[in-house]
Amino acid sequence: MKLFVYHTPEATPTDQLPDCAVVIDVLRATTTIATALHAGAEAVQTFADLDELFQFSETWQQTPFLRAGERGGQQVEGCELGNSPRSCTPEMVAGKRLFLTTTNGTRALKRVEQAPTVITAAQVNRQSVVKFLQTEQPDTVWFVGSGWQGDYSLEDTVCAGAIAKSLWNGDSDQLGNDEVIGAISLYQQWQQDLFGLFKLASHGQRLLRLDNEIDIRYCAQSDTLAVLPIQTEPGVL
Ligand code: 3SL
Repeated sequence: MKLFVYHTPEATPTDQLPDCAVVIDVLRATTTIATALHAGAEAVQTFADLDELFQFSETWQQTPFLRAGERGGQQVEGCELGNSPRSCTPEMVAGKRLFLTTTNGTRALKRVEQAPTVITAAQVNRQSVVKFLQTEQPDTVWFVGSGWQGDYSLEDTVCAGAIAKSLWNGDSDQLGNDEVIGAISLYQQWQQDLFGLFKLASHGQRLLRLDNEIDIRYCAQSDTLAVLPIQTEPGVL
């Protein structure tokens, strides 16, 4: 299994695809996706574009649904939910399809949605992702961080490192790029205090300014949800 880490959608190659793409937006889209599916949501359907989400939801009749929209860390007007994983309780989401658009996470998914296998990862479901990759043994795995509007983000890279560390056998042949070692090293440095790291991160700072330390704490938990969000059709997990 050859591992590659790409810090942002923009840094992700467009002329090829891996056997398995692992999309990561720890703060907070992929944590929300894991939480919603664990709470019994029928599916999470993602949209890079807000208008597309509204248009699509107006035609949807198959299952009850909720619109979850975030821009700049805040809930979009006209949506029932924002992007807080803590809103995704069983009472709120069970049996419903979540139509989700976020600033960066859903854009990252779009970038690799044509890969044969696409899954999403966050700290909360890290172990489920590790187990899946250990079982499936895809030849090439790309960890695609969502970053923030083209910039690197600590929380996505540290999560990529947390997963890659469990998969790397110490052999240089497994390292697709230098970013893998960087991500593993970041994780080794901060694994005892991910909450502290997330509060230092620029998006953590943004969420703190929005008075949302509680979501950062939630997203910094490791292995609390046994759930594997896997794409069943482009954009749908
Ligand atoms: O950028 C994103 O996709 C979001 O996860 C950002 S936020 O945490 O909802 O602010």
